[in-house]
Amino acid sequence: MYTLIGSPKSRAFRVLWALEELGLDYDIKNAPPHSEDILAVNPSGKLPALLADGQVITDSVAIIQFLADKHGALTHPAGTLQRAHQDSFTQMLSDELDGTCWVMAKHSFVFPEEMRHKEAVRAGAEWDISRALKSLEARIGDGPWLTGDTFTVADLVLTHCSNWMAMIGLEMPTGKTAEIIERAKARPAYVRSFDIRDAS
Ligand SMILES: N[C@@H](CCC(=O)N[C@@H](CS)C(=O)NCC(=O)O)C(=O)O
Repeated sequence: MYTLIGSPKSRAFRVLWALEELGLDYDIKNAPPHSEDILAVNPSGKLPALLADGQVITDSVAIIQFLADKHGALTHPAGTLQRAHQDSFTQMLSDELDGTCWVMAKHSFVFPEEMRHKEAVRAGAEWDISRALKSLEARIGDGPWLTGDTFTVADLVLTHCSNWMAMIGLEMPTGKTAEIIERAKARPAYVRSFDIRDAS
């Protein structure tokens, strides 16, 4: 039994989706950032955290990769070249899509009002996203997923980032990248997770 701490409207959604994909038992403590529930386990106050076997794991990508490795799905095995490609996609997406969306989010609703310069950072964010989407599209093979036949953590992170990009009003993926996202959103576990998110 796992406990997911964090609002499903945050990056906790990634963990929720992974738990649903893997068919695991879990409960959710729906907590906002810097609430007592999250500060009790993560000194940064950031979401999400996962309680697993009496230990706390933080950082969404580390959590979902742990679940994938432990339960033997959503990932290529460690030490394989396929896993190297998967991790390469995951890191690239975290740096270039997630990082850029997060800068925009900080200037929209995280920073204190006087530190927000949303329109000033938008041009740089748009440039970064556009460049990242082009290089991502060029790296994708025949599919159906980023690393071939297996739906992995990397596809899950891509899809979640694209939801943020839509919310922030950034350029959206096209071509093979958009097709992967569309396929991912049709997965029953995604649909279930989104219903849970909406109801939260
Ligand atoms: N690398 C972390 C980032 C965590 C993060 O920044 N979470 C946001 C919500 S999606 C948060 O709690 N922000 C509060 C803050 O930055 O103070 C992860 O992927 O889990």
